[in-house]
Amino acid sequence: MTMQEPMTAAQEGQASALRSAPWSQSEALAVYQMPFMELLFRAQTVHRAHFEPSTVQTSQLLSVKTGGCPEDCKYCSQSVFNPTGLKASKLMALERVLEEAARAKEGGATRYCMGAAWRSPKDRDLDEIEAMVRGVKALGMETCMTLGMLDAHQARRLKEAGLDYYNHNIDTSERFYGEIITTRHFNDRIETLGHVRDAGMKICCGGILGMGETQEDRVAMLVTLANLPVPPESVPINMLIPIPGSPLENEGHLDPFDFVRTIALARIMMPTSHVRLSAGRKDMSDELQALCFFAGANSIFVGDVLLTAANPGEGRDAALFRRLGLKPEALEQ
Ligand code: SAM
Ligand code: DTB
Ligand code: SF4
Repeated sequence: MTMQEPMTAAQEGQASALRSAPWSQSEALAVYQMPFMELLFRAQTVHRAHFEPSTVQTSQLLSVKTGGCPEDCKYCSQSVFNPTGLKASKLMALERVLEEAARAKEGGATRYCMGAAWRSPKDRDLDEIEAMVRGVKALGMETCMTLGMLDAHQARRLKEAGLDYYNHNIDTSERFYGEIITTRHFNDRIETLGHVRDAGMKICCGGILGMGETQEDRVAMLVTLANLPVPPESVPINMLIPIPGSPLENEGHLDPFDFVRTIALARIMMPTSHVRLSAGRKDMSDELQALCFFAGANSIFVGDVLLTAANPGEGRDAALFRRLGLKPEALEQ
């Protein structure tokens, strides 16, 4: 019998690219805690097995119904529980949504993500929401909505209107969830994700880092996502934007390398998903963003604003793409 040669890091990267769920917490934690350079190399190897390494998908957000939300998410500018000074508004007119979407398309975004500060949509709002989906699709963009919890019937209606993605974040680990939100449970989120999947839509689901969670919480969040019956096609990783007046206004002191580690782990555990370097880029250096791309992030939000908070905007992102030789991802025809 011949001794087997030990696997090179590149081969191990390939092997973990082919590895399928379920992931255990201890296995995932061991990857998270690897020496940083080793972790980055593995993540980049997995990334290259599935994606063109210098291409980044670009999505743009619009808040179609802002503020006055009855949920108590401690990070959010839009909760009625948080005195953040945000002015609440009614559902935006269809015409205005389509104007904004057309502008986003001109700016190069390929997916338009519309968010509403609701616990869940009322059936009477869905006609208008469906018209938004149809209108944005007719512009030739992918569509995403984030409207809170859905029942099976609502998910089917959105699918029939042509919605491509539904965003519904689990935000953190099941253990830490109750420290951040008390008006709904972790399992409510999982239930909505099931309805979205059953209706045949793609899932966008991720979370926020820097809310005071432990590294075990960050890993557990990714274990939940990777072990879903089908992992989310899109995994947004947000850095907390500390909102003045929100209970987390003084949080957000995460070691940036832990942020990069989480992105790398998401890439390794969900090799074929787009991992989005999401909220919080405005306060990140170009160097930190470059490390995130190297760790396997391959999607961003473009534009001056996210839902209510600031984003780097076209000028700074164009310069970043130039400096790093990145290209925006084209829509598959
Ligand atoms: N109301 C819907 C819901 O909660 O599903 C959709 C909108 S909500 C604002 C979408 C996601 O944005 C949240 O789940 C959270 O992950 C992220 N987010 C909200 N406020 C944030 C903040 N201050 N910093 C970072 N991410 C934030
Ligand atoms: C996601 O994970 N991040 C986006 C999107 N999905 C809906 C929202 C970020 C919001 C940041 C805070 C704000 O703009 O109010
Ligand atoms: Fe409402 Fe969504 Fe903000 Fe929570 S995150 S308060 S559900 S808008």
